[in-house]
Amino acid sequence: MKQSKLLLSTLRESPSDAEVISHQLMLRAGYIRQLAAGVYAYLPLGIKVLQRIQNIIREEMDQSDAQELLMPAIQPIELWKESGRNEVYGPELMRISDRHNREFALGPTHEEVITSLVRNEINSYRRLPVTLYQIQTKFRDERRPRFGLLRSREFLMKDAYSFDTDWEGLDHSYRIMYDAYHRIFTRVGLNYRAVEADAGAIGGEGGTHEFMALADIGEDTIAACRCCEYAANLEKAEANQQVPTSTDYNPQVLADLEQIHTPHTRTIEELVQFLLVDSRQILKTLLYIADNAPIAVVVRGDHDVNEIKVKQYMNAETIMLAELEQVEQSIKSEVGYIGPIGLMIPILVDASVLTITDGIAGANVANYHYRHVNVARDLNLTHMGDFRNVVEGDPCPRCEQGTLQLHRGIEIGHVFKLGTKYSEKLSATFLDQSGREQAMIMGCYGIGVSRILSAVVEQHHDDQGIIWPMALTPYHVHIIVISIKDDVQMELAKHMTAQLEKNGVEVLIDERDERPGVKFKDSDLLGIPYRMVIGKDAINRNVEWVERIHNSKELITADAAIQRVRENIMQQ
Ligand code: 9G3
Repeated sequence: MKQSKLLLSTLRESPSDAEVISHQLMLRAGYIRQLAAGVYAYLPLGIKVLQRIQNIIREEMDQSDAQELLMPAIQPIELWKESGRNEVYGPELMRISDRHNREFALGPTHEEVITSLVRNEINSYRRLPVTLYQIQTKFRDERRPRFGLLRSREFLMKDAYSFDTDWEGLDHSYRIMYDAYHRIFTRVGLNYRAVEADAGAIGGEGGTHEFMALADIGEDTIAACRCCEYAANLEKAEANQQVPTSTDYNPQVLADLEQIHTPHTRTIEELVQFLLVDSRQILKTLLYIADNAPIAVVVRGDHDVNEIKVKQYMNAETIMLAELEQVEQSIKSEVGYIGPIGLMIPILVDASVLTITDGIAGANVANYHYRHVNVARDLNLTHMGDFRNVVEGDPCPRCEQGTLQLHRGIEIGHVFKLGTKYSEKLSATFLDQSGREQAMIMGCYGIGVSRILSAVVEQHHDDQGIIWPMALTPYHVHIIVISIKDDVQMELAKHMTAQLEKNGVEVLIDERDERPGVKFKDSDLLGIPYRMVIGKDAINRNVEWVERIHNSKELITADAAIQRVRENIMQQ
């Protein structure tokens, strides 16, 4: 492809609203252009990379015997009423009305649509199991779109759905997809982890895994063991603390509880400063409202409450931190001085609190705390468990000898065991061997196709620009001609291009009337892995061979360069 013809304009500077490197580089290198907040166009270079990602996904989906189909983005709102999700999703679900004033959703996902499709196509166990997938535009009206393609309002997703006759079948279908995801994320060159996750709103009955590309700007936090395979989203990562059953576990202080005046110590830090104690001596107590009922949660001062774990323990639909006035009303206390002693509401005590021997706790009186708290003596320990976020260095809950490391991650894939959540609501049933009507057992499997583009750039770049893995690069070789008026150079460039393209190598040739410096800067931005610079030495049929990833340069013959390409690219 001649670069002078390519719809490509590189930017010297990053637009100010691009906060992360992948957003900056994809704008500067001319891969994407923003049309509106969270809405992007892919320019020719961008769509070429997107196609490579899709092709890899299709190969691995087809390899797994999943069948591709394509569902509409416009979804009758009736389906969302049938599934009961019309009420669950608010402004994030984009809605439109047609000319007859009928309401539709712009699809954020396709559980309802695929289930309504399959219920009309399959009604016998003989036609199961089946896994169907699509690669299709999704719409989610994010409140704060940001980071370019990482959190956009219109994005490309591969979503697959499996239908089985029983749970063993689902376990098998799930495993097939899970293994395919490992192959896909490896082939696109991502450093990722598969982590145990919380089923969240979708409420699958059987568990779920998220695939996280490691990146400091990732919105999710994962905990991974340094020694074994254990890895979990922070929401789900287990704090490996044996909950002591007996209370003679620790030499507890015997001094009487003493109320002390602690003015202006609303936060742990202020309390630590005022009393000159270690935060690990403090019984941090927070008030939550779980399905409208107030509950207190106590964790050690150096830990944070894990609301998902609390919600699950309480089997609650909703959980939220109590507002100021709720604190005053329900326990006549003040935020910052809440303590577990004497509360008449359920108190959930995290197991790590049991390591406190001479504790400090809020006295439920403004500006007062208790000291000499003896956890066994003074606390109601009916509800003890794991209610905290794990921290760096916690022991691994699986292998006992490893410790947990925390990483930030970008969610690029998510697989769920749905069970009958949708097949029951939408009557997707089949007749089993004995003629009994059963609800199909479903799984669903998503990959953020456009998000992968950004995740790869986050992991593959340097100060000069993008560095594409060979599997994704828009072109394999970038040929740069220094003097386009020099026939010898142009001839050699054309000859090399023809030789390479004959072997299926995709070449971008920079024959623009630009200064060399501009060409090199642009080439560094674009991120094409191999570059051949054709200059004065063309007269001796020599070219400069540049490998973008090492920024290495060496003068070799044109034939040797063709050979290099064969070695490096053809075997890919
Ligand atoms: C909505 C809106 C946003 C949503 C959903 C529904 C996320 C929604 C979860 C999923 C689960 C799986 C199939 C592919 C893999 C992920 N955001 N989810 O259901 F109406 Cl506005 O999408 N779906």
